[in-house]
Amino acid sequence: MNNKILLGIVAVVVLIGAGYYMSKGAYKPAVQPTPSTQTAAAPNTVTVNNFAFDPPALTVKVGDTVTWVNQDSVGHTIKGDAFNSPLLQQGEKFTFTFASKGTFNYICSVHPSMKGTITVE
Ligand SMILES: [Cu+2]
Repeated sequence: MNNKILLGIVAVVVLIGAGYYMSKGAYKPAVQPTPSTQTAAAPNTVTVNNFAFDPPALTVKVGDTVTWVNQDSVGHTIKGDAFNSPLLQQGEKFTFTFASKGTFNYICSVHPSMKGTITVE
């Protein structure tokens, strides 16, 4: 075999190999991960909906603030030994900061069958 033909074959093989290598992603421009602006559901939030607290039991840390949001079409309250909200209409919020450990049960004073618990640890 002629040397020039052999060189040509080697060159073609190298080019194909390089193309394959690049197509496999070895040659990749650095991609910066896009910082996510999306936040998870707000922590320490209890949704009031359909005559229920969701979640019915929530565990937080001392010093945390819990936010209740009434998404129900009727008014509800958040009533515990340590806190008592006004009647919350749809879309209204109530917050309470738990400064000590313990288990805090609460109800809706309008509908006492609605029960929830905040555990502070
Ligand atoms: Cu209620």
